[in-house]
Order: sequence, then structure tokens, then C-alpha cells
Amino acid sequence: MPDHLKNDLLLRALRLEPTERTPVWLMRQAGRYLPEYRALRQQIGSFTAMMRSPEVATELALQPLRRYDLDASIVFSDILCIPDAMGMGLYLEPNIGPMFERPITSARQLQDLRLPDTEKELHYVLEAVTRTTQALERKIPLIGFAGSPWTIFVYLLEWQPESGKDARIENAVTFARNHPEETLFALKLLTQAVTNLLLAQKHRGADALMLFDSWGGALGPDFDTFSLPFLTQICRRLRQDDTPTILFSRNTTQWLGPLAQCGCHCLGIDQTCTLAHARSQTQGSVALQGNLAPHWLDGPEASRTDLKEAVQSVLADYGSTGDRVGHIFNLGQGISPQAEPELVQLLIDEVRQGSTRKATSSSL
Ligand code: 1CP
Repeated sequence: MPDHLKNDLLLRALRLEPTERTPVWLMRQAGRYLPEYRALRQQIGSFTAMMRSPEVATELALQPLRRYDLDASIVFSDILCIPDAMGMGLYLEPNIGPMFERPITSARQLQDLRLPDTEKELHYVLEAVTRTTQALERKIPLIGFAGSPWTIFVYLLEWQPESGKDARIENAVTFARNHPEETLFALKLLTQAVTNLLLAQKHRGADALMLFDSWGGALGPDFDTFSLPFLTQICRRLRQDDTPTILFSRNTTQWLGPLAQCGCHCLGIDQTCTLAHARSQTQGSVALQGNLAPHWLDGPEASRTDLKEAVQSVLADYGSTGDRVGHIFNLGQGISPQAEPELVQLLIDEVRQGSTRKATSSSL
């Protein structure tokens, strides 16, 4: 750690050290649910222009921190900056999602993919890390991130939006099964690119690193062919550098045992698995992050009472006896654009009170 952090709850939780309360931050805490995000998006004109401007990216990472007392900040970027830097031309199609101007249309084409030059072609991400680190003034830690090789791969392939979002993921799984050699070639290249980007973010000042394997679960039994080996390679390399790493692999509950052994310091748990089950599968070997279902925040139906109860139940599920070591409160997946900003405040207050109260009563 370069110099002392004022609030190092997240880092202590990642190291399985005791904390006076449970740290809390939210996946996708910068984004469309915030009116100030939407205003800046309208002013700048496109998501990719915002992502590519270190100045704007820094401002976007700071937006949620001006409203909320969060225990971590995350760099504003996207998992798809890597294929963009490989020359594929990322853009965001309104109401559809991320697309590429030059997607992969055949297995043979995967062999033409080239490793991006991180310092040059992803310079804007690193510059956003530097600027965000400076703006944070060591008050809270900064999380750098990347997508997992498999999750990035899902987006590389040509896709007809009319076929629906699920078809995008299913197509990628079928493609990988039909063209394993070419797919593995691409995944190896992406592994190198992801490792380079994560290490570069660390060297620019990121205090922790996170790997988003959002589509890992879609692989079913092929998870240990097309995702797990690459997650392991990346996490082991980061561990050599002594960097605390959070691995969020979604819908992979049955793989929790091997995931806990892959070299990460913390596993992100989605809302399809209870924290108690995750604890029993991982036996205290890693910290756990999660796992409130994001829909509790979504207006206009969301109820304050239900949200409070849901937060308390996540805290209790991790451990009700003051045994709070190694829990980082978060959502089970990214916050939705429909989330009510006032309910985010309520969530944070509830985690602070709920986890402090438990720690105090158990020490009496
Ligand atoms: O204005 C807009 O419409 C842009 C929406 C948006 C934002 C705010 C996109 C496009 N990316 C981002 C930023 C982003 N993406 C961050 C930083 C913000 C923060 O966390 O505060 C992060 C960590 C991501 C990660 C990301 N991008 C993931 C993994 C996390 C997850 O939610 O599973 C994935 C799968 C993506 C791809 C992507 N980029 C953008 C969208 C809308 C998507 C998801 C598309 C899909 O669901 O298939």
C-alpha cells in the first residue's frame, strides 16, 4: 500500500482481518440511476466518449461518493475497453447494449486478434486511475477492474439484437463448444490482455482489483474448460504481486469450492446463493462480497421496510454472532438503472447500523 488509507475497512475485510463494521460499496455504483450521471451523459453525447475521457471518467467515479458514504470507489471504465483497444470499435446501441463495429464473424478470425498495448491503447483507463486516486486523497480505496476472458469473449461475436440478449450468451457457449481450439486461443490472448490491464491499474494506484466473470455460469459443465483455468491464471499472477483481488463469477454456485482455491482473496456472491452456503463451501479461506438482490432498490414499488429487512437478512445470513470477519456488503449483481437514489442511502445506513450494532452487542 503506497501510503496510509483513512478508511481501510475494505482492505482489512479482504485480508480477513477484523473490522469495526461491514464495509459497503455497490457494483455499478456510478451509472444511470443517478440523475447527475444522466445529465453528464447527455452533455458528452455517448458512453464511449465518457469512458475514453480520463477527466469525465474521474468525475463519474466521484459522483456516487458525493452522495453516499461508501467504503470503496471503483474506476469508471468498462470491461469492453480491451476488445475496443484490439481495434473492434466499441459503441453502445440505445436500448440494446454494447456492440462492435467489427465483430468476430468466423472462428478463423479469432486467430487475427492481437494483444493491445496497454500503456498506449488503454492509456485513458490508466490515466483515469491516476486521476481518481489523486481525487480520493487516500480517503477510501480505489478498485481497478477488468472483465474475465470468457465474459469479454461473449461480446466479441457477431450478434443479431433481434434474437434477444439471452441468445447472445447462448450463441457464445455454442460457438465455444463447436470451435474449442480457436476459442481457447482467443481466451489465452484475452488472459494476457486482462492481466496486463489489471497490473497496470495496480501500478497506477488501484488498491484492490476486481474481475467480472458475469457470464461464467452460462457455461454450465464447460466452466472448467472456458473460464476457470483463465480466472485461476489471472488471480495467481495478481497474488504474486500481493494485490487483493475480488472475483465475481455469476451463477457459478456449484463451483465455489474450486473458485475459492483459484488465488483470489474474495469471491463476489450473487443473489442465487446464500452467504451461509457460500461460507460453508469456502470454509473461511476467502472473504465474501454480496449479495443483496438489486430489485429491493428499484422504484416505484420498492418499500423502505422491505429493503431494511432484506439488508438485515443478508447481514444475518453471513453470521449473526458478531463473527463478521471477511464480509463486504454489496449487491448480488450490478445496481439497475431503476434504482431509487434515496433507497441507496437507506441501504448504506442500514448496513452501517446493522453491522456496528451486532459487533458491539457481541463484544459486551
Ligand atoms: O449510459 C449508459 O447507458 C452506459 C451504461 C454503462 C455503464 C455505466 C456501460 C455499458 N458500462 C458502464 C460502466 C461499467 N461497466 C462499470 C463502471 C461503473 C461502476 O461500476 O461504477 C463497470 C464495473 C462495468 C462492468 C461491466 N460492463 C460488466 C460486468 C458487471 C455486470 O454488471 O455484470 C458487463 C457485463 C459490462 C458490459 C456492459 N457495458 C455496458 C452495458 C450496459 C453492459 C452490460 C450489457 C449486458 O448486460 O449484456
